[in-house]
Amino acid sequence: MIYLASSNRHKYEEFRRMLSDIMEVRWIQVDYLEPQSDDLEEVALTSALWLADYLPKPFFLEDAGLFIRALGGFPGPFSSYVFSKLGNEGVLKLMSDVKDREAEFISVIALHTGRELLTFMGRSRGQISTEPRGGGWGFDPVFIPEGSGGRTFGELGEEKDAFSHRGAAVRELRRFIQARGAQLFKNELGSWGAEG
Ligand code: ITT
Repeated sequence: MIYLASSNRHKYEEFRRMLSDIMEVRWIQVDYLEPQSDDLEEVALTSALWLADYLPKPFFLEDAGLFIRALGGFPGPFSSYVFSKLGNEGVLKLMSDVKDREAEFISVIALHTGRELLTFMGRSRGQISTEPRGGGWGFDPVFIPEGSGGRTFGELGEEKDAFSHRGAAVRELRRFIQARGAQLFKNELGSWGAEG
């Protein structure tokens, strides 16, 4: 079993979907003040270090952001705030006369095993659409990942995991868990692993 610290139910649902075959993911709903930095890894590490005093182990959290090239990487680490203020309509308005639609989603997972603190990163390159399409959450309706045949994250449903930044970061995390062996963690921590 592993804990996810997040305020975001959608993240929890995606992580659970991608990890449930190897371990149970338990959501700890936390709303903490994120440290401000323009570096996602620094935000993830600082948050995990701070939360380590309060949370059971092993736990992980994620800091993610959408980086739009023509806007100098905006909103990047401030994606959550910008989404809550501007929404997809606001971002599309900022992009209305912009030809270069290149953007990238980045996810950094910080994992606290109880002994170590590690990070895993995933990226998804793509384009900002010209209109919102599909469901999902956050910027899903306006982000078209490379290789999706023009579909937005919002139109991909669960297929999103194969294209997403979060999916890529989880694949790194799974590689780490599989290399160490779930059993090893279980012995060390008493709670890790599918059986644990
Ligand atoms: P935490 O409590 O886990 O930090 P959060 O929503 O504040 O939840 P972040 O700080 O990582 O998460 O902010 C990233 C924001 O970027 C998020 O709120 C969304 O608006 C957007 N975002 C990140 N990943 C996304 C995805 O897969 N699909 C759509 N939008 C996403």
